[in-house]
Formats: sequence, structure tokens, C-alpha cells
Amino acid sequence: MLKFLTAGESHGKSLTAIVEGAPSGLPISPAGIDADLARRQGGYGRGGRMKIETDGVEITAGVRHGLTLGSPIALIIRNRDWENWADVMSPTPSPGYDESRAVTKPRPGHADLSGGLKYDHRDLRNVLERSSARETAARVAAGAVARRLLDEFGIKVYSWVTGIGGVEWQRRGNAPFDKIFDGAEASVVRCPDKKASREMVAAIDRAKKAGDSLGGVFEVVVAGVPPGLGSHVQWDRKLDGSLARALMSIQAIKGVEVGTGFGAGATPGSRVHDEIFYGRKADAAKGSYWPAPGGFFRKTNNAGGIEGGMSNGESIVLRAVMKPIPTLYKPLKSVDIATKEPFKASIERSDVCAVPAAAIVAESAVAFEVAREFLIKFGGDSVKEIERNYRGYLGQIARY
Ligand code: EPS
Repeated sequence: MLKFLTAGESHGKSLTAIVEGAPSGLPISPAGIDADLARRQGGYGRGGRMKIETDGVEITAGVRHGLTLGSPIALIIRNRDWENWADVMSPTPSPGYDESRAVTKPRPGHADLSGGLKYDHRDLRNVLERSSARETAARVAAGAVARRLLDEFGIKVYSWVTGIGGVEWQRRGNAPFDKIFDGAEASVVRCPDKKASREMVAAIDRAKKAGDSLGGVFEVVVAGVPPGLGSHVQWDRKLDGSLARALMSIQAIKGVEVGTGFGAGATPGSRVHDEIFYGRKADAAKGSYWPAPGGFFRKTNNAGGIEGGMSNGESIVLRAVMKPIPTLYKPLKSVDIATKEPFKASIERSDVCAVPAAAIVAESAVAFEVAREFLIKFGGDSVKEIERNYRGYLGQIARY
């Protein structure tokens, strides 16, 4: 079973990800992972921290001469900012450390107060260091391994921003995903539409000036997924359930849609469900992987590629909403946990908008879940064994 864990505090020495269950024979390079880490660091509206960090991964286990061994893969990303925090974040008692530097002012919208109450911490730094979205760098590193696996089988994961602070753009028509993606990559807010991008940048500028922050919506699309990932037979095997959980677990995500999503509540069934067609007989041997030419297909994809908790062979389409970052320059009312006195929470450094970065994190989270389900279905201990299993299945559906 493919799984990963992360460890690391925002201003601690480093972030660590351990990926277990990756097959042997998968080509992995630090440069490949770094490319995704760099994408996560970008986006208009990031704060001062991103000027300090240049995230790069060190692979310390599970890879030899560029290929995975099948053993756990350990990935380390150093926090450059750690040097400014060495005494505050020291794992051993720090003799000169001034206890009065404890954080006692919980910020509304953050994990601070709930985490303090739950873990009985009187210094809220013990909560905020780990709840920080800095952790997503480790998730992107783990996701990059999953992405490499999907690459081997022609499965691609894309994302683009569709809304920031009320400025919205909607994907229409049948433009190829590669093209939309290139447009997103060329935009500072990762929105493929130039006009909407400019308006989003202006909205971020306005929010920054007002000491405020902005959230938004992004879309993640997975192309090349064969039918049959996930299962209808048990609640915890449903693909949409796993994907929604993976997305919801990203810091600041407040909602997820699959396909038409909430729009389906206002549309009659006759216009929601994707009709089924059948083309000429598919020839599994000819197609590289999925989609195979011919066979069953749909002309619409309102289901977002998932029916009954299983992939149906169409592209998987997901959207998620990120709330505005709660660390605000504009003060919000809160109560000091030590004195119980009211105060107004404000800060010196934060991102104004991190929606473009969240979209990259979401690509990684989705890639990991799809790779996990792919291995559940076609699992083998080496890439070659998985390929045999996958080809056998594609042959089976071609003959169906
Ligand atoms: C974050 C606060 C900011 C962000 C950080 C997430 O960091 P700092 O408090 O050090 O200025 O820049 O994001 C990252 C460091 C990152 O790599 O994405 C928070 O509180 O979530």
C-alpha cells in the first residue's frame, strides 16, 4: 500500500517526507522533485518567507543510481529560515531562551486555540509551527514520487486557478488540457485567462493595501485514468471519498467539488448524467495506455470522471476552495490565553494570497491518491510487474 508521512515544523531545521510502498525501478531525481517544489513557491501574493527559502530536496533513502529500490523513500527539505530561529526552535533546551517569547495570542481562523486546548500547550508556537502550510512542501515532495509513477503510465495531473477573491474564470469548451495548463503555468496567479489573471492580480494588490487576505478556487484534472480505480463495494474504498479527503486535508481548504459538484443540485437529472456511447472495438495493443481508442465513452463529463466511487474512464475533475489566509495585517478580535484579556490579532509577515500555491499542493495530493488507487488495482513490486498487470487489464476491458 502506497502511503506517506510528513514531519517538520515551519521554522524547524527541516521538513521530512517518508514514502512507503513505491515499486522498484521508478526513475526519481532530486531535480524532478525540485521542479514541483519551485512551482509551489511561486504565485503572486506570497509573503517575505518565500524570498528566504529556495526549496530543494535531499533524497536520503530508497533511491540508488536514480532508481527506486522498493524500500521506503526518505525526502528532506531544509528550512533556510531555521538559522533565524535556532534558539526558539532548538530540540534541546536553549539556555539563553527568553520564556516571555511564548506566543499567547491565538489568531482567529488558525489552529492556535484549538491546538492549545487539545495538547495543553501554553506556548501556541507549539501548535502553529506544525499547522503552518509550510508542511505542504513535504507533501509536494511525496506527491512528486507519485507523479513519477503516474507518468510511467501516461496519467497526467493538471491544475489551474479559477477564482481569487471573487474574480472568476470558468473553463469552457474542449480546449486540450495541455494547452490550458501551459496558460496557467505562464500566469503569476496560475489562471489560464489573461484578463482574469490581471483582475486577480489587481484584487490581490487591493487586499494587500487594505491589510487583508484573499482565498479562491482552483481545479485539478487527472487525464489518462482507466475505468475501475476505487470501488463501489465499501465506503472507504470510494475514489471520490479518498480524493475529497486528500484535498480537504490541505491547510485552509474548506470545500471540494467533483465534476458539476454543487451545480448538480440545481440541474435536473436528465441534464446532469453523462450518456453512454460505444465506438468501434478498442484495440488495447495499439493505444499506449488509457484512453484506448474506441470502446465505451461519454460526450459530457458532469460526473467528473467518477461514478459509484470508481473512475469511469473520463478525466477526473475536482475543484476546491481555499479560505483567505487567516494571518492578517488587519487586526481581528481575540483573547490572550495567559491573561484572558481581549486584544487585536495582527502580524508582521504573511502571504496575502496562496491560492496558486495551494493548486500545486492539490495536484500533489491528488496524484498521490490516484497513484495509491492505481497500485491497489495493478500493484506489483516493480514498475515492470505493474505494467504487465495494467496491460492485462486494458486487454480485458478491450474485449469486454
Ligand atoms: C505560513 C506562514 C508564512 C508562509 C508559510 C505559511 O510563513 P512565515 O510565518 O515564516 O512568514 O510563508 O508558507 C511557507 C513557509 C511555505 O513554504 O509555504 C502559515 O502560517 O501557514
